[in-house]
Amino acid sequence: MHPVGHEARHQDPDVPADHGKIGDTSWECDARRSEHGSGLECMTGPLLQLSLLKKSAEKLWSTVYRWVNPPKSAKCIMIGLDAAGKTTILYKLKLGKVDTTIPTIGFNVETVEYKNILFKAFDVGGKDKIRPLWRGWCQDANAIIFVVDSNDRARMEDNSYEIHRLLNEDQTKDALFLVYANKVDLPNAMKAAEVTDKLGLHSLRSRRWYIQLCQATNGDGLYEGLDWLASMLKR
Ligand SMILES: Nc1nc2c(ncn2[C@@H]2O[C@H](COP(=O)(O)OP(=O)(O)O)[C@@H](O)[C@H]2O)c(=O)[nH]1
Ligand SMILES: [Mg+2]
Repeated sequence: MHPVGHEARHQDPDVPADHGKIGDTSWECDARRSEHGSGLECMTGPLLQLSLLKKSAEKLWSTVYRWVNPPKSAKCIMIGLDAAGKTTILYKLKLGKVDTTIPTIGFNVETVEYKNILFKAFDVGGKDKIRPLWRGWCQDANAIIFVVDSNDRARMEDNSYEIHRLLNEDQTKDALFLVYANKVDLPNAMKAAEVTDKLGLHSLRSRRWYIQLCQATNGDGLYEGLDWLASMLKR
């Protein structure tokens, strides 16, 4: 509920700051509010009308403001081979409730909405049948986050193959590209330069990309990656 009485008056620049102190009738009104409920019942006549008028004006203003400045929304796809750490990342970021849907058997899609950003996460690799399904989701995605297990040297080639195939799709040509090189805590994990090399990232022409080392299990590096995305999305 919107504040009425004391708090509301303190937000009003037209009301002197000392208004509402102990002894003032409006303070008494507040005391009764806490005892008996909303406080509207103790407002009568012009005071009540003024308060209602102010609330309607505020509501109208916020509607007009939102209409003139609609919130910018962004779509972000999180993708990677199975077991790279996508689900762990989504939960660690604590963006909100993660919804899991299974559009086809054996294929999970996790969706989280955070502020105006829609995150969709799913596995790639080895399942060409479902490719047309997620190709549609990549359409007009503002950002693609590709998660790799930097400890899994054996699958670096598969990662590279998937990345270049994905980024060659016409639908993804304008998307920002963030690589989370995950699991850096494991003893065999590669350094950023090595992962960059194995994934062939330097060959990406006219693409804004960034690689971030991270450890999804404790959250290290995750927000740094998102900071890069946020700064690029603002441009
Ligand atoms: N050591 C280590 N294990 C991780 C890390 N991130 C994820 N894992 C583990 O890797 C496994 C697969 O993670 P998951 O998030 O399910 O991968 P997904 O298939 O990409 O969603 C799980 O056992 C995670 O606990 C990490 O940073 N370090
Ligand atoms: Mg998962």
